[in-house]
Amino acid sequence: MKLPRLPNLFALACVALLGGLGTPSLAVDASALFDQHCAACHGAQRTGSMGPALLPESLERLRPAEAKKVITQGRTATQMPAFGATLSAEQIDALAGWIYRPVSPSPTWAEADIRASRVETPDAQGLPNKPVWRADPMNLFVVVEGGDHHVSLLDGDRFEVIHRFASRYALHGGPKFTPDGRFVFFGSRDGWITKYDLWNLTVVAEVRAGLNMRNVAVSGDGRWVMAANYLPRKLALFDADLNLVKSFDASTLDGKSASRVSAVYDAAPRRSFVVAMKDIPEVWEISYDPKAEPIHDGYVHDYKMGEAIAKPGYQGVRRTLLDEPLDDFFFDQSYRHVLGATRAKSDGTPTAQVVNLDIRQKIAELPIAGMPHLGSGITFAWGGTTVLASPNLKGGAIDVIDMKTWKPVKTIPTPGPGFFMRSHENSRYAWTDSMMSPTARDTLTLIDKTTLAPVASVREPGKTLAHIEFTKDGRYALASVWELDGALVVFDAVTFKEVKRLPMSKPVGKYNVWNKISRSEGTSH
Ligand code: DHE
Repeated sequence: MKLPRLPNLFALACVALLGGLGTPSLAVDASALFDQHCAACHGAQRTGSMGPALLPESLERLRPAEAKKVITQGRTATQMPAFGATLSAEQIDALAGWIYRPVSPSPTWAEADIRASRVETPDAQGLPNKPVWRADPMNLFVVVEGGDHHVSLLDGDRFEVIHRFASRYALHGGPKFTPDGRFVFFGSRDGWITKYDLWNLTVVAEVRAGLNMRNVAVSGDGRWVMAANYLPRKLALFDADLNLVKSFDASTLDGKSASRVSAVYDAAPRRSFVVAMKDIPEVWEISYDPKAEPIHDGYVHDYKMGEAIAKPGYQGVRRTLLDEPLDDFFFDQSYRHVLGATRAKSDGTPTAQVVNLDIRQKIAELPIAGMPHLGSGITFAWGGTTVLASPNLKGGAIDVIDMKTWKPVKTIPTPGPGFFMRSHENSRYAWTDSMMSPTARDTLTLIDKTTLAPVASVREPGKTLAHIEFTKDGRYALASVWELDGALVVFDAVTFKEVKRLPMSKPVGKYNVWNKISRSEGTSH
């Protein structure tokens, strides 16, 4: 028999005792409210899932007043809805107080937990080294369907689904491929990494790298997988079969300040992982080049992967010190520079900074309006130089930046703030969405890469239309109707006419194997 749920007396008492968060009445059961409205996305233990962890450790930089505002109004550029119309001010006060209370027992995720979480599919090793399906393996699309947490594999020539399988809950970030395109690694917000064999249609292994993870990167040689975590504040390094090799504390060298890890990316030409820290003004580089020379100069340590593995506890990190932390960044083609967005300017002005990874210094700063989503930017040749074009999470504009002079060359207006941008070497046009705009979320804007002017738009009236990816040859652009009963829409990339439509459940992202492994300039890396 199911017993009726009694109010949690500890929660009631805590709410009554919290200062600075209003004077909630004893009638509000914060724990029950959390279970009802928040646990599905933030986890029953508040350790994060689809949404971030809501623990005192992860909320250090969020003032209680800001927490109340977020609960009331929701948060731009995230899935966090507004509760102002559903909950009373008293209930919102109670919830805002509750999330700053320690969870007991405190959640931890040590190396032993990571190792113990690993699962392997029996007999998944040693399967044939060729696809069991008939289609061009290089023109395969991996489509992440966030609505019902599935992944579809799509033949990019016939636009037919080859296979569909259940994924971990709330995958986030682009899946990462091995250089031959056979294996793909998915990362979920609650820390799971899944290695999947695309040719044999099977999960190979899974491991939980952390409690709240940002993304994963796969080394250009296919030998290493690195996971970036918010909780615990660590990077976790795995071999290609997801056996933990080492974890790195995301902290300053003196160990006094620890940071959430914003993201890790592979810098294949440098044979290294490059890491952005959310809370400390440092960019990290960890080499996997077996021939890398040791570097010794005070703050910099030998960063050879071999050394890092051979000496347990050895940091093995090459640090670039900055004035402000980098939030999101983009490499230039040489991978010598990163262009990063800075959120933390004291006067609130967002800027971008350019960091030279070789000399380990900031070399330029440029003002950019709003909040550029640099990770979703693309590069292309324009006016005798190469430019980076990036959508903007806060403004209806595309920022175009000259990658030689690091100066903005144009701001292209769009109908509203957007998340993603895509093009292809063989296409004259770049496609971008306005999915953050309540009025223009149904519109994709097509920009002529020669004139830097918007030339056309496609619409899905009343629905959200977002995230584009081109076929291997650039002839077709695939966009998502980003709804639970959504669809993948195939557009002719020259006439902009719809060619085919496949029903899908909120297809949040789609990734073409060839464009990814060849590092096409029109897609994210
Ligand atoms: Fe993302 C990629 C950060 C919210 C869908 N997002 C990324 C990456 C970063 C990032 C750093 C690159 C990682 C990679 O590919 O390896 N995202 C953030 C945020 O900081 C932000 C704004 C807040 C957050 O809650 O984390 C955020 N992202 C979202 C969403 O709300 C989106 C729209 C829906 C969702 O599923 O969570 C979303 N992010 C995506 C997608 C990619 C992504 C689909 C991969 C894009 C690509 O094509 O490569």
